[in-house]
Amino acid sequence: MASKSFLLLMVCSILSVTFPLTSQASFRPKALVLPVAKDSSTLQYLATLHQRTPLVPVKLTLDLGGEFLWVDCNQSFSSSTYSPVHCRSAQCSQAPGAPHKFCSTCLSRARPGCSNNTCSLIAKNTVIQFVTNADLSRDVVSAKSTDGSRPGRAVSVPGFVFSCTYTFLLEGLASGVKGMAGLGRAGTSLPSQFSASFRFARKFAICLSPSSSSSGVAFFGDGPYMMRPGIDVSKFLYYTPLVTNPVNSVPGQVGNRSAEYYIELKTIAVNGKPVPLNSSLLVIDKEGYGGTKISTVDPYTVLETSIYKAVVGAFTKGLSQAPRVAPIKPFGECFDSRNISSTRAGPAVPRIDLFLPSMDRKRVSYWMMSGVNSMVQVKEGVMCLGIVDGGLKPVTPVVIGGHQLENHLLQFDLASSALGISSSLLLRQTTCSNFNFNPKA
Ligand SMILES: *[C@@H]1O[C@H](CO)[C@@H](O)[C@H](O)[C@H]1NC(C)=O
Ligand SMILES: *[C@@H]1O[C@H](CO)[C@@H](O)[C@H](O)[C@H]1NC(C)=O
Ligand SMILES: *[C@@H]1O[C@H](CO)[C@@H](O)[C@H](O)[C@H]1NC(C)=O
Ligand SMILES: *[C@@H]1O[C@H](CO)[C@@H](O)[C@H](O)[C@H]1NC(C)=O
Ligand SMILES: CC(=O)N[C@H]1CO[C@H](CO)[C@@H](O)[C@@H]1O
Repeated sequence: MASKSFLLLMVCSILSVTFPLTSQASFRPKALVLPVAKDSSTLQYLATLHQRTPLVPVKLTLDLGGEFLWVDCNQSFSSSTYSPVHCRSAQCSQAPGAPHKFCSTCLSRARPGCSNNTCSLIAKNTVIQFVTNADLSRDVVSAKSTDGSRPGRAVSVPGFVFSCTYTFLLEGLASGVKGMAGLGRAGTSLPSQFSASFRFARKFAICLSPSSSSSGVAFFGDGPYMMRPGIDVSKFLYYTPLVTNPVNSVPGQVGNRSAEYYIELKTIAVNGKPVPLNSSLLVIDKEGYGGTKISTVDPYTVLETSIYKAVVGAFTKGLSQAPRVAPIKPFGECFDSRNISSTRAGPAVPRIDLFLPSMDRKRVSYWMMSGVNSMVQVKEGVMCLGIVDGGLKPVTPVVIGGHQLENHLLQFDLASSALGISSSLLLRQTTCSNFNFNPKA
């Protein structure tokens, strides 16, 4: 007995003497951080991951509800660590998109995105609503760790699962973009793979900046999330349940739950007064119609026609001091902005509140949209309500888009199925572009 444990002790001490570098190499980050830039021409939110061997920067459009990372492998993909995922592997069977998965063959020379017996699934460009097949693949991905206040050392995930597809799927994406980074509720999404690799909290947060010249930020892992001047914005979060849509909106995947993030919007109020709405539109039915989701690929909030009319009607009534002017697409209601004064939280206009249940469902909390999130300065002298009419029978009647998310911190807690929302950081003396991206000296 005694000699055995002595032996064990010896082995342990030999190991610790012999491999002093392993502790260095196995540094485990508590969180990762990525800058998120807004592209001024497409209004997409972009992040750059480093991938492949040797590592190259890969610019990607963020897709909050996307199931995985997909990239164009047809043009200049070269990597010594690339490997296709075999179609009869556990990874293939766990990957999303079951009815459209098949085993792909490659009739030309083998290269990334073209190999035999490879797990093929459907990749979706959610900006132009276009799908095509893609080969499930693995390669190393690298990102910066963080203690919540600064970027730290880079860490890498070998064998990060992504899918390899064709150049034409990049249509409609911002210039220089090579794919889309899916942050959705799927085991293959970026947040899921990062938290599984580094065993940190299954949480991530986005803080989008309206400006194309100063980046916002995405955090993978839990807070603190520090913004200059030394404010932990994770303290401002209040939580509402995330709900699941049983039906994926990728064509043909009926029966599998959606990876998108839905919340239980109860009421919309304008200037504190609830707007009459057809409440059955706010509930997700068996076919996946109805409800409220959050989207980073829709630049503005999109409302089903009857909801749109009710909200716009109440808003316009509340803004009677500003003459209405001819609408400018994609908006339906625009105003002479010379008659609208400004406040710390943007133009002084009626506030729009979204009422949401709190996590214990006993209380209702609200998500306040002040002028800076509701109004868009379209040109000199003209400001429009930044909400778009989504037509009569959209799949999802309320889609909260990018403009309405800007300068709010949103934290997605996948383990508790909760969404944390902060009030506008402008009311907290900071902004989403105040993360200090200068590495520690
Ligand atoms: C894939 O298999 C086909 C037929 O079995 C063969 O002709 C082709 O050369 C193979 N492709 C690669 C890249 O190995
Ligand atoms: C692959 O790339 C080549 C040029 O590099 C292009 O001509 C071709 O159309 C691309 N194919 C697809 C399917 O995107
Ligand atoms: C409310 O919406 C549901 C679902 O679209 C529809 O079937 C119903 O007719 C609507 N009710 C009213 C009063 O418009
Ligand atoms: C808009 O502002 C102008 C100039 O300040 C003023 O003359 C006009 O009455 C205002 N319009 C409304 C509808 O209040
Ligand atoms: C109807 C449908 O698409 N069902 C699929 C949902 O996903 C599981 C697991 O990937 C598949 O086994 C089902 O076939």
